Amino acid sequence: MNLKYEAALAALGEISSSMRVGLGTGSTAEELVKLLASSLQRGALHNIRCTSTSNATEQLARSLDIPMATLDELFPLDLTIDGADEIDLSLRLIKGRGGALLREKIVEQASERFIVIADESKLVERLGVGPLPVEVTPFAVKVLTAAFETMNLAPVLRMRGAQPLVTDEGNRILDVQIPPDRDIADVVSELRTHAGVVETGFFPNEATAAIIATAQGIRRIP
Ligand code: A5P
Repeated sequence: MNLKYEAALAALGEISSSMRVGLGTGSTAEELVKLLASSLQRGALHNIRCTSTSNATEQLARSLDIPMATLDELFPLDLTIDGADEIDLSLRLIKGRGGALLREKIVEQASERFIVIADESKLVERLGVGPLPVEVTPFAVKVLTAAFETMNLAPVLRMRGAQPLVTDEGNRILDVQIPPDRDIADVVSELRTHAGVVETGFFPNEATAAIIATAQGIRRIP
């Protein structure tokens, strides 16, 4: 069973005609984009206008003839649907392992509702199982690497091949590890005091609901 597809299919039911919709980034959000495109083609939904959280999603949506506009033209959005890397039971998220966290957070904060979709592997008891992506300005990469090392966060500059990954907003990403004895919210507020940190992949209160596909069926939070 393709659980990412199942989660996306359940979330498609939350989209109604005439909505302004934010489209997320990543393999789960991709399933939603494809399902939305076929609903529009069949005429099951109409008059939908969408905006994207990344250049990659923008390209995919346009290639499938989904009507796209800029965030400036559409906000406030009725609904954004996006994936996540980790989700806890309080609907706090880690996002950005695909590199799109900044635009994702902007679009999700500009939406009345943000539904996160995922397969059950993303549900965790405690955030920080994997790295937390931190988007930083290119000018600050070395200074912040040193600062995060001092904080015991084991920063790693995200690469694409032999070069540092460049985000859609022209920044870099440092992936950091949350020490097991520290709360992610505390670590984030500490690292945000450093100039050059643009945004982090910690989404403490953006998600309004989660649709998690499990082998036993769909689980909704709340
Ligand atoms: C993109 O940078 C991320 O925030 C994605 O939303 C997240 O990585 C989930 O991606 P998948 O659906 O591919 O697991």
